[in-house]
Amino acid sequence: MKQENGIEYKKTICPLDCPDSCGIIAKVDNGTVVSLKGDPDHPYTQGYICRKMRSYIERVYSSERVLYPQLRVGEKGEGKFKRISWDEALEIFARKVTEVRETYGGEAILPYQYAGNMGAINKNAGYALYHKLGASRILETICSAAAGAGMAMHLPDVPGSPPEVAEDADLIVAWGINIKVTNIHFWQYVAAARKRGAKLLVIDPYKNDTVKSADLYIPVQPGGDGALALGAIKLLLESRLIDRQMLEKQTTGFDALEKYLRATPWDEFTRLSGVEKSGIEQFAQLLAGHPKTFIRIGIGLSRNSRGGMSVRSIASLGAVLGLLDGQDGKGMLLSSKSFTGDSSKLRFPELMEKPTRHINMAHLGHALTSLKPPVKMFISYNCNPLCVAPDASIVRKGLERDDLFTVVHEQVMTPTARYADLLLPATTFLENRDLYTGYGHFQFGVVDSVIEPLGEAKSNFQLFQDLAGKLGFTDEPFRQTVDDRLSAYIATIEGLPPNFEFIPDKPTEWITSTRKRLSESVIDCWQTFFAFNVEGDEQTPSIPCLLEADEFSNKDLCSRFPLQLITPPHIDLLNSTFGERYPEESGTVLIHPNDAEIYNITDGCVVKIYNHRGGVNRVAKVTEDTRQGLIVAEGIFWQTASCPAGINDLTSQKTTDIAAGPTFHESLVAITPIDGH
Ligand SMILES: Nc1nc2c(c(=O)[nH]1)N[C@H]1C(S)=C(S)[C@@H](COP(=O)(O)OP(=O)(O)OC[C@H]3O[C@@H](n4cnc5c(=O)[nH]c(N)nc54)[C@H](O)[C@@H]3O)O[C@H]1N2
Ligand SMILES: Nc1nc2c(c(=O)[nH]1)N[C@H]1C(S)=C(S)[C@@H](COP(=O)(O)OP(=O)(O)OC[C@H]3O[C@@H](n4cnc5c(=O)[nH]c(N)nc54)[C@H](O)[C@@H]3O)O[C@H]1N2
Ligand code: SF4
Ligand SMILES: [Mo]
Repeated sequence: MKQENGIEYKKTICPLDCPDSCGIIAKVDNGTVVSLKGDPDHPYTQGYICRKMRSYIERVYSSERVLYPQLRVGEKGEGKFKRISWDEALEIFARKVTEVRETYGGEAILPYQYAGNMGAINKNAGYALYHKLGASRILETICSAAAGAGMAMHLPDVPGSPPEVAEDADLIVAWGINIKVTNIHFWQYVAAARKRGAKLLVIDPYKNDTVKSADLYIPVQPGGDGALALGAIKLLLESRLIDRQMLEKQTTGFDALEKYLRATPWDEFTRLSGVEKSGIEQFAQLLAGHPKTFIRIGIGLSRNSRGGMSVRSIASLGAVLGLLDGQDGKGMLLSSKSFTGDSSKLRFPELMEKPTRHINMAHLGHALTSLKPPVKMFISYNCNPLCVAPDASIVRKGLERDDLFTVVHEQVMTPTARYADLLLPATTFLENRDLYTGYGHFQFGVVDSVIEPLGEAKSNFQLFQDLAGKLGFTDEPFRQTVDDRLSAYIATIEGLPPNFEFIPDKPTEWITSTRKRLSESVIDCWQTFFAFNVEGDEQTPSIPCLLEADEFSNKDLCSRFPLQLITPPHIDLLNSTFGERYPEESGTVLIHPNDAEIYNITDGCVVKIYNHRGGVNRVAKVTEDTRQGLIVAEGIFWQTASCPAGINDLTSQKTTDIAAGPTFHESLVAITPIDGH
C-alpha cells in the first residue's frame, strides 16, 4: 500500500487467539519488517496494540525460528535435528502417512491443531487432507467449548452485544475476564463509561490487574459463579425486583427456574459461591439499581467442572435483568459471533469416506498412551500441545513412544517441536495471506502477506497442498489457491454488508458486521426468546441449577493436596506463544501470606507445586492478591532443561459438565519450598 522513500506501510491483522484481533500497520524496509503499530483506521483497535505484538518482529527474525525442514537425529525431546530438503521432507511425510494408513488404517493418524494462527485459511488448512486420509478427528474443546455450549443452550445463534454498547452503561461487570490483560481494547469503553460516572465490577477468584483498576470486586470461589448468579436471581425474586412484563415478552420457561430457586435454601448458594448472603444481596441490589448494565463474560470461568452451568446461570441473570433487547448501554458479550460462514468451505468434510473416530483435545494424554486401536502418527500444526494440553506428563509419555511418528509444523523450537521426528518450518502471519474476524468485536479483514517467507518456511495452507500433491490427490480442494478458497468461503459469510465485494489479490478495508444485536435488529431479525427451561438429559439439567465441584470437593484429594490451583493467562504470553522469550523461566505462583506461613514459604523462593499427576517449580510471590487456600499460576511458560515439567503437568484430563472442555482451573495441589530460603 502506502510507499515513502522505499519504505512501505502495509495493513495486516494480528493472528493470535485474542478477542481483539487488532488491525496492524507493518513498516517494511526493503523486504524487512522494521515495526508493527496499531492501525488508527481500525474502528476497534484505534491505533494501538499490545506490547507482545509491538515486539513480534523479534520473533520473526529470532534465532529460535525454525527455517528449514529437519529430521530428528537425537533422542525424542532432545531437540537434535539435521537439515533436509523440502523434497525429502515431503517424501518422508507422504511415505509415513501411506505406511500407517495401509498397516493400521487412517484413524491411526491423529491430527492436532488449534489457534497459533486464527486466519480462516491457515487455521483450517489441514482438514481437507485429514478428511481424505480418514484420520481421527479432534474435538476442538480446548478453549471455549463449555462456555459456547452453555450460552447456546439458552440463546442460540445470536451474536453478542457489540462492545461499544458498554460505553453507555452505568455498570460494567467483568465476569471472569482480565480485561487489562486479555481484552485490552475493551478498556476504552470502560474508561469512557467511567468518565460519565459508571462503575466497573470485577468477579474473579483473585485480584488480577483488572480488579486493581476496578471500583468493586467480588471474590468468587473458582467455579462458584453459577451459585452467585442464581443467588442474585433468587434475591431479585424475593425482593420483587423482577420486571415480569419484560420477562413475559423476552423469555420463556422462567416458572421452572423460579420454583427451583425458591425451594433451594440460601446456605447452598453461599457455600457453593463462596460469597456471603450479604454479598449476594449487595450484588443483586447493585444490578437492580443499574438498568444499564453490560456484562462482559470471560471464558476462563468455564474451565472447571461446573463451567457450562456457570455460563448458563450468568446468561440467565442477564435475561432476568433484561439485558438482551439491544437497548443503549445494556448488553451481554461472551463471544461476538459477528460473522458466520460455512466451515465446510474450509474443511471439506465431504472428502471423508465414512465418519471417523473423534478424540477430545483435552484427552490427548490418553489418546497417545492408552487409546485402542492406538495412534501411530501424530501431526501438530498451529499448536504447542506439550505445553497447552492438560495432564502434560502423560502427553510427554505419549510423545516419547518409539512407535509413534510425530510431525510438527512450527515457527520456533517449542517443547513440542523438540519431540518431532519430522520438523517442518512454518511462516508467520506476516508471510501469509488470510482472512481474520475477531471474537471480541465486529470487524473483518482480508490481508496480504507483508514479506516473503523466511528461509524455507511454508504456510499451513501450502504445506498441506504440497503434501496432497505428493500423495497424488487431485480433488478440487487440493487444487485451490488461497483466493479460490477465500472466494468460496466469503460467499457463505453472513454479516458482510450487501455492497461488499471480494476482489482476489487485494486486501479489504476494515468491514463492520451487519450481524449486530442492537435494538432494531433484535426486533427485526432475531426476535429471540431466551429460554430458561430447555431440553435436558441425565447429565444436563433442563434449567440452570446448583452443582457441586468435582476435584475441588473430592475429600480424599483435598486431604492430600489442600490447595486449589488456577492457571490464568499471563500479560506477556499468549497461551504458550512467546515462551521462547523466557528461556529457563517457569513463572511465578501467587500465594496468600497465611498459606506462606503454613508451608514455610518466603517471597521469591522457588517452590515445588505438586499433586498425583506431577510437579512443577515456580517462584513464590507472597501476596494478598489471592486468598487463603487458592494459589494462582499465571502463564503457560515453556518447560525448561532444569524443569522438564510445565504448569499443565498439574492439570487433569477431566472435562467440564457440558461439551467436554478442559478443567484448567480446577486442580488440587500441595506446595513446598525447594531452595532452602
Ligand atoms: N496476554 C494474554 N492474552 C490472552 C491470552 C493469554 O494467554 N495472554 N489468551 C488468549 C486466549 S486463548 C483466550 S481464550 C482468552 C482468554 O480469555 P478468557 O478466558 O475469556 O479470560 P481471561 O482474561 O483469561 O480470564 C481469566 C480470568 O478468569 C478467572 N477465573 C478463573 N476461574 C474462574 C472462575 O471459576 N470464576 C471466575 N469468575 N473467574 C475465574 C481468572 O482468575 C482470570 O482472571 O484470552 C486471550 N488473550
Ligand atoms: N493451564 C492452562 N492451559 C491452557 C490454558 C489455560 O488458561 N491454562 N488455555 C487454553 C486455551 S484458552 C487455549 S486457546 C489453548 C491454546 O493452545 P495453542 O493453540 O497451542 O496456543 P499457543 O500456545 O499459542 O501455541 C500456538 C503455536 O502455534 C504456532 N504457530 C503460530 N502460527 C502458526 C502457523 O501459521 N503455522 C504453524 N504451523 N504454527 C503456528 C506458534 O508458534 C505456537 O507455538 O491453550 C489452553 N491451555
Ligand atoms: S494479542 Fe490481542 S491485543 Fe495484542 S495485538 Fe494481538 S489482537 Fe491485539
Ligand atoms: Mo483460548
